[in-house]
Amino acid sequence: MSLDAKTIAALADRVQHAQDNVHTLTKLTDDHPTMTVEDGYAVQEECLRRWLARGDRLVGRKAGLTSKAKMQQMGVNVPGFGMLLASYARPENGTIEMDQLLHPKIEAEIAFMTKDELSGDVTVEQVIAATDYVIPAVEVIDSRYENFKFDLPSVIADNSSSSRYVSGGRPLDATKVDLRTIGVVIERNGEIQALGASAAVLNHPANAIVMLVKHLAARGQSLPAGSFVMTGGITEAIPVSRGDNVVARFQDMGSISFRFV
Ligand code: 0L1
Ligand code: MG
Repeated sequence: MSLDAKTIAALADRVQHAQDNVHTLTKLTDDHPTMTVEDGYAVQEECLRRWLARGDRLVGRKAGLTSKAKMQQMGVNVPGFGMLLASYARPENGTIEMDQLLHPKIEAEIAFMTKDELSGDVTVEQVIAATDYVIPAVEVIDSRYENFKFDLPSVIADNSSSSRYVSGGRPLDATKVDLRTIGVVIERNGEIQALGASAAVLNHPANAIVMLVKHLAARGQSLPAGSFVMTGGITEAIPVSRGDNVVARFQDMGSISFRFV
């Protein structure tokens, strides 16, 4: 880390103000050029303390930037992680209000619900054994940075653009499905916007959890049982506008639909 606790707290203030009041920010590294990825995670942790203090709940984690399509789209070459809060969840077949968002994009992802704690160096097989079920999910990302222009320390401080998520479709036993070959189709207003297969996420979406657990272990943390983990967009993210109907279809796992109002 390069920044002191006072600076981290001031950056958490800035990020939270933008998240709460729906306004854009300039990259944090513009004012703090020595800011590191670790500083970004320290801002995230500071924000979490504040979210919990005001009554929100940490339901799990997200891995982002886990496919080549996403890395190329955003100009970065390593995944990043974020927190999923209870207040971000929205029901399938429901609506998401645009006036609380800046410039949202959607991502179709495989989510895991864990049933055992995961810690340290784990394998894909151990992740699957510790999984209660896998389920389709759509993440709504909404970077607080103008035009989604950021670098890794800045985007991580902004909770990896986390904003809303919807899970639904058909939960499956992770041992009964090949999680590399789930086909996904994203439609906006009835038109196909992107197609992909789940191996696009680090060759197997469970690898995102392997990396997440390693990331937590490096901070003396583990992933508790009962965590909901989103493993990252299978395709590039799709921009949406008010009035758009979106449907994400997952092979053998059903579909998720909702509308931006
Ligand atoms: O969930 C994601 O893959 C997004 C991570 C942050 C980068 C972005 O805003 O696209
Ligand atoms: Mg995502």
